[in-house]
Amino acid sequence: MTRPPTVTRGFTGRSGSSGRDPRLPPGQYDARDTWPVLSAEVTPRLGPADWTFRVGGLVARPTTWTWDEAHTLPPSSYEGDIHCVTGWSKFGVRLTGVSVDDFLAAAGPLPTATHAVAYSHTGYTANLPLADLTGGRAWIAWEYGDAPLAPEHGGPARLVVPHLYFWKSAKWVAGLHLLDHDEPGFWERNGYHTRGNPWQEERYRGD
Ligand SMILES: Nc1nc2c(c(=O)[nH]1)N[C@H]1C(S)=C(S)[C@@H](COP(=O)(O)O)O[C@H]1N2
Ligand SMILES: [Mo]
Repeated sequence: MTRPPTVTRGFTGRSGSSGRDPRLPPGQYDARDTWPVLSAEVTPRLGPADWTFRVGGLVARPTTWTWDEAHTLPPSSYEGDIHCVTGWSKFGVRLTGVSVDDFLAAAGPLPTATHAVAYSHTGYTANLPLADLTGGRAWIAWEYGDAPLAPEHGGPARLVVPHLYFWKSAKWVAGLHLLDHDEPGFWERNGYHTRGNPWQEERYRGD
């Protein structure tokens, strides 16, 4: 019943002659052995038994998964780097869960769906183009390395969209609401960029 996860590796370049690690987007530094915690909320008391994940809005089959139901989907891991807009990047993390593609396939996005708001059990929100959640680039993750994801890092489960700044990766994720337009989330309403591509340094609105 335990299938090995499929693994998607992020870019793993070596330091070039410039000395700057090519894995580091502009304006970022290597957090090395630390994994800073960035939370706008108090870490909720949320166990696997209380956790649910819903895909709703512009979908053919609005669906809610419990912890056990989500774990029947094929396991999938991200191995690569993460980038916080405050400046730190962390190389070579492994986060395991299920690809967002599998949740979306079950719910059936309507042709009109172009964007999504990811929301947390705490009320945190982040908006994303649907295209950034598909194509094997986004995960609902519950393991870091070989251990359960720690509560302060979003456990029992969080969204992981590593090709965008990490504020998009909602901790304690509760669902995705699909829309036919872009609707700013928590940080986006507070001046952050609507998309947040670290390689384009899309930090603030207007960047
Ligand atoms: N629910 C929730 N999710 C969140 C945040 C938050 O404050 N609340 N912060 C975001 C930001 S700014 C970052 S950089 C990452 C931080 O994740 P970490 O605390 O595991 O490093 O979570 C993102 N997801
Ligand atoms: Mo962040």
